[in-house]
Amino acid sequence: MAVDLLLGLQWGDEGKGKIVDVFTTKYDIIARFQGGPNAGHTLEFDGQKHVLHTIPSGIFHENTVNLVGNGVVIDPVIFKRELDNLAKHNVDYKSRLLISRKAHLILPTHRLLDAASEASKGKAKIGSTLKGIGPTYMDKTGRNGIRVGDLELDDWKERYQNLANKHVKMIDFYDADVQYDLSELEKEFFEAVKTLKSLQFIDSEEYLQQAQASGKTILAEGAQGSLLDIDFGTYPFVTSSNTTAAGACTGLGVSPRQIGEAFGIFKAYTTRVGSGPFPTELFDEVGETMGRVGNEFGATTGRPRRCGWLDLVALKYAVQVNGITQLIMMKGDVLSGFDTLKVCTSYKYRGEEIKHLPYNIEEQNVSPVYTELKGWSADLTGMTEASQLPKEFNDYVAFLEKELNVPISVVSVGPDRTQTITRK
Ligand code: 2SA
Ligand code: MG
Repeated sequence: MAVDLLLGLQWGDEGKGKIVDVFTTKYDIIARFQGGPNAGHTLEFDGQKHVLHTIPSGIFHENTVNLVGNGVVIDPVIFKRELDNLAKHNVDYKSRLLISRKAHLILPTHRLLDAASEASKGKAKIGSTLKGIGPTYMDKTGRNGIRVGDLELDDWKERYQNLANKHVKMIDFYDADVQYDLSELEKEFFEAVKTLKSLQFIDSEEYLQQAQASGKTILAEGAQGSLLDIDFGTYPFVTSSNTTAAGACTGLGVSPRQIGEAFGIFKAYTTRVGSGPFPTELFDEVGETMGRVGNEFGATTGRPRRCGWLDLVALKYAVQVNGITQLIMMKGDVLSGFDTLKVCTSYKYRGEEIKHLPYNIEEQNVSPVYTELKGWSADLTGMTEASQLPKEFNDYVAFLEKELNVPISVVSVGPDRTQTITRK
């Protein structure tokens, strides 16, 4: 059996949590492969809203196994909070939540280092969620990190202490104004580690190989989006992991030959939270309306998200880098009521019109060239069948399909599980 992928194609917040939750009935295993508690995956059903950060979005389905893969970084403190929240909603997760021994741990000092690094950058800051993601991946690739499997060894606390001591010196080095009480943070951390240790640690690559051999279906759930990929995103305004398809191979231990469908998810417009270039960003009431109607606030930090028209140049790039086989368009309902919709189909780049994403997409180099399409006024949120969708909406979707050369098989018209329409 193949491993299918669900990947965000923009700057994150495309609605991955919702779609994984909807798709879960088709899969036996949902696996996260990169990122950590910087992610905020929002799910809504039965009139309730849930936000997950590290735990895969299949957790609310009784028969689904949820795996946190080796490529993920885990903050035991945030993880414990997520578990407490599941327990509050009577979700029995113990037998269905597995953690790779090779996943790296976010220490309290990683979070402090993140804050110090950002503060030292001033205006050039990345706009990190400050969850310690960058410093933890630095320790991973620098070969200094502490992994989940280390918690089973006798000397892990000694190794913790050595690394934390080094971090404290590094925090001093930044000379940024970061206040902290490490003993308080450590108390909370060691408590949370106890909870983490009550879960099942596994060798997840082996587990997934066996699961596939026995015919189990697997969906890899991406976090953040392709334009935040450490290699292919708008560097340095990116996250510290590979958010693109290849990240699922390294973050789970599955070979490229085992990948089946690559579902690409995108919003009918574009948002970005944090700093960095965003060619189609709007600073007028259109952008303001998208943010208000779309409820565009960070699910982890609460920060307002920047909004703009759909950028097809960037989206096409993401489709190609990931080898997307089917597209899922989210939040079409948010565009209801605009007379005219704009889609960026090329860039003016240093006086020339180009159709690919150049190395440098800062404002001074790139300005978007738009194609205009007719909008629709109908409220889509109550629609459940493709036949109910207005003509202008279908024209918008058909235009994107033609430009991207990939079918849009699902459209979402609201945050709830039920507001999901399969086309054709
Ligand atoms: P980090 O935290 O160091 O990885 O941040 C680096 C950049 O990556 C962006 N980033 C995100 N962008 C969108 N959504 C994310 N998750 C949360 C959400 C974000 C939130 O679902 O809303 O609540 O603010 C996410 N995580 C990281 C980040 O903004 C930086 O630009
Ligand atoms: Mg999100």
